[in-house]
Amino acid sequence: MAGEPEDDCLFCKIVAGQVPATVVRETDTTVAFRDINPQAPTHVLVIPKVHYANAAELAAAEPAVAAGILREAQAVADEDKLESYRIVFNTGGGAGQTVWHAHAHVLGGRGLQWPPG
Ligand code: IU
Repeated sequence: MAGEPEDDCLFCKIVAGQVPATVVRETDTTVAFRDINPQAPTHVLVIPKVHYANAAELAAAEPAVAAGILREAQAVADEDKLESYRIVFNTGGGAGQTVWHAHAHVLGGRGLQWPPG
């Protein structure tokens, strides 16, 4: 059920401490950890502790938590001293989403091209 932990969800397991991750920040509602396959010098995932399949579903159900993800992205950028950075919410397989628990990619520390691939 949306909002409840899912047994086979990797990110729910990271939230629960059942799968290791390099956690850089945690709030009451979010966890931020370094991506295991970084695409930039800073590549941090900011996730809600509650389970929703994507960012839009999270924002519809729990807008304050969705806003908290954006605040935490800025906090990650501040901690890593990024002058500029990119927030990405891949939504749907065609856009590259592979983990079905809402997450923001925070990317920075190198020049980023536009448009993205
Ligand atoms: P995506 O937008 O759903 O493709 O992002 C999922 C990310 O989760 C991707 O960048 C993976 O490298 C990352 N990840 C991780 O950090 N730790 C893991 O154990 C697994 C995936 I599986």
